[in-house]
Order: sequence, then structure tokens, then C-alpha cells
Amino acid sequence: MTIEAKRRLALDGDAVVKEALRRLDQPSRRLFLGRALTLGGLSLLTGCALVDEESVESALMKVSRFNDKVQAWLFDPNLLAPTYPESMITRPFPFNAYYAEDELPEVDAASFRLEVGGLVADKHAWTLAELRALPQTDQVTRHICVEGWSAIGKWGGVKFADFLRRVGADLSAKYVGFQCADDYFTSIDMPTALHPQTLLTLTYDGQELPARYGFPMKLRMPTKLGYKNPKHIQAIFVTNTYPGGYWENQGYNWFGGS
Ligand SMILES: Nc1nc2c(c(=O)[nH]1)N[C@H]1C(S)=C(S)[C@@H](COP(=O)(O)O)O[C@H]1N2
Ligand SMILES: [Mo]
Repeated sequence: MTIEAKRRLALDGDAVVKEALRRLDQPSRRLFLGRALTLGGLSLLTGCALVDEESVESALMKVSRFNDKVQAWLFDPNLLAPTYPESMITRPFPFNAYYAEDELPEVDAASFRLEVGGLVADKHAWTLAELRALPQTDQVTRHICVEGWSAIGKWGGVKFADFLRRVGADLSAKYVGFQCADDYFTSIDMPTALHPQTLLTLTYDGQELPARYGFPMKLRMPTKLGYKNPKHIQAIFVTNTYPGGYWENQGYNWFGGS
């Protein structure tokens, strides 16, 4: 099916969501609308704060999982996110995490090993030197955070598809999960993992990735919202079991496409 045909059909998906909305009582409908806006790429924080009934929460979660399916189905593996000239880089690029900048995790470069696990043939742990020895590429793209800001930055590193092939990952698996040096974790769909602009980045603006932007590495996906881009990656695993994520488990939409 063509992507255009899918988009036309997705309008029917919207109709299903609207019908589900009509069945909710008025206050819940308002709650849902908050969440629906978020699914469109706006802040979820208000929606989260408003939700206090378990039934409403589970209904919203179902709609969110439905939205994941629609987004996954609409995802075009060949459609590239916009790139920008270096003159448009946002300076200084914002820092964001679930904690303040003075609480950044400290990662020792010399002893660091990237763990690779799950459905992969080669589970050896990678040193930073080994990762830097792989072919590198860079790109200038826009990072969009659901908290209401966006910024253009330049990240460099290894094409994630190349990395996954290199470690003999099962490319038919559903998810790639990430565990970070802070307590952050997230997971992505395999088609996005294999997207040509998805990079396992080791540099920011031509320099070694600074601590605030996720030393020693950040997965950068210009096709996904900020919270889907894990910093301080320590372990990568390929799995068919839904791994969730730090914000996703608190109600953020899992697919998180921008
Ligand atoms: N390990 C880790 N990764 C993370 C986060 C975090 O708190 N910890 N926050 C996410 C969010 S919500 C955003 S917007 C970006 C911010 O990245 P930046 O500090 O490079 O702007 O990192 C994402 N990845
Ligand atoms: Mo974010």
C-alpha cells in the first residue's frame, strides 16, 4: 500500500478516535483532548497532571497504544526529516533531562563499555575507541521537545542501521531498548532504528559529546520527539518484548514521532 493510501485510511483512524471521544463523559473528554493534543506533539504534562481516575487512565492508554499503531503504520522508512545549514544551529543548544544539570551522571571514558544484548549474534561490549573506529557521519537537524521548545543541533556518529547489522541484530525483531547511565530508559520500533537518519552519536558540533548532551553517546533520531532520544547510553538490547520507557511509562506516547 502506498504511503498516500495509508494517510487517507488514517483519516478513518481519526474517525474511530473521535467516536471513542464522543462516548466519554464531558470532563473525561476534556482530559482526553489534552492528551490528544500531546499526541500531536504538544506537552503531555498537563494531561498527566489532570488524570487521576484509573479507568480514564487505562482508556487513555488504550488510545495512546492505538495511536502508536497508527503512527508506526504511517511511518515512511524513506522519508527524511529536514536538515539545516550549520549557520542555523541554535547556540547555546538547550540542556534538558528529568534532573538539573548539576546532577549529570559521570561516565568514565577509559572504563566505559557499551553493552549489547538480546536478539543479537555478537554480544561483545564496545569500547569508545572501537565505536570511533566505525565509519562516522554527521547531520544538522531539529530536536523537538514536548515541553514546548525546539532547537537545531549538529550530531555526528555511526549510522545505527550499520551498527545493528554489524552486531548481527535480528532486524525482524520489534524493539530496540536503551538503558542509560542515569535512570533513564526508552525503546524504539525497528523501522525507526533502521531509518537512514538514525545515528548513534559520539559528537556534538564536531566535538566529543559533552556530558550535558549525553556523554558518551546519544541516539539521535530527527524523526522522533526529544524524549525518545536517549543520552548517556550504557546498554542496547534487541527484543520482541515491549520495553516501555521512563516517560512512556508515565503516559507519554510510546511511538513519539514528530
Ligand atoms: N539519559 C537521558 N536521556 C534523555 C533525557 C534524560 O533525562 N536522560 N531526557 C530526554 C529529553 S525529554 C530531551 S528533550 C532530550 C534533551 O537533550 P539535550 O539535553 O541534548 O537537549 O534528551 C532526552 N534524553
Ligand atoms: Mo524532552
